[in-house]
Amino acid sequence: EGVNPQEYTLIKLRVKELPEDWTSVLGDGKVFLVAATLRPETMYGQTNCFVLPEGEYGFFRMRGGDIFVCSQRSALNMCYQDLAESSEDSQPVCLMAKTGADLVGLPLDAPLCQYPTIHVLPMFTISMQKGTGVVTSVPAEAPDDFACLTDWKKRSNWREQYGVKEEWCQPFDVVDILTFPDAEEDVPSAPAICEAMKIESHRDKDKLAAAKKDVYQKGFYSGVMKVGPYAGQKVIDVKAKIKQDLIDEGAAVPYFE
Ligand code: A2H
Repeated sequence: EGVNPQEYTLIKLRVKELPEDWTSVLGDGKVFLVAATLRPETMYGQTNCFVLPEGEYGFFRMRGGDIFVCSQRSALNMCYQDLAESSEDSQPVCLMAKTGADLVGLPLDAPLCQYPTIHVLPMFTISMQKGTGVVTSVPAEAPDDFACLTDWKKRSNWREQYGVKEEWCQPFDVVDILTFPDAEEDVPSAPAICEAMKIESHRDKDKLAAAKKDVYQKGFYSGVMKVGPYAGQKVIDVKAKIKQDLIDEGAAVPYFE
């Protein structure tokens, strides 16, 4: 980790329905998968959420009673940042532990999302040493997300192996959220770049690294919002407002590491 702290926004993805034997352990606190993002203004384009299947996730009690699902490492940071409740020895309070594979399929209510319910899918390239280990998916703007969602849509053998149901990925079309009216050249969307570069899977790390460079720069510097109350305004001007709106309505929290 570097010297300069990275500021993320944690997006609270509410778990709409929990297995009964989990509820008996967790009690009646609201449960959220919390996804660390640098692009809160893109949350209108969410189609699903990703976890690392072999990753270890805990259900941690926050101050105020919410339960956050995230890595142990991020929960400890949340203690230092006065987000999480801590025990007498300054450790986060873990109510239950699960692997990412156990979380796959959970139905979520995601803030600003155009779909009323989205689902948890596996992603093999998530680092448990960054953010919370939970990534929310915006395939219109993030090549990684597009490549991974596409993997689950088109690979029935992977779906079978990881217990992914078609109904968790297939119905979720890319939601376009930005336009580029002032760009000098055509700004390709993440799906267009993935197609042009013939990215075969989200494991194609080198190609994805190149694809990302392009999309991210342009998305941030020349993007104009296409949806929501700030439609017609530049991303660069409204990013902070959208983030603050999410925080004010209790749908997100700032998080540093
Ligand atoms: B971003 P940085 Cl639309 N492992 O959110 C892998 N990737 C992770 C992660 C982890 N543990 N935690 C967060 N991320 C992703 C949205 C987004 C993001 C868009 C466009 C670009 C973008 C939707 N996914 O990131 O290494 C999250 O994806 C551009 C870098 O800390 C998070 O923001 O710089 C970003 O990577 C944080 O990456």
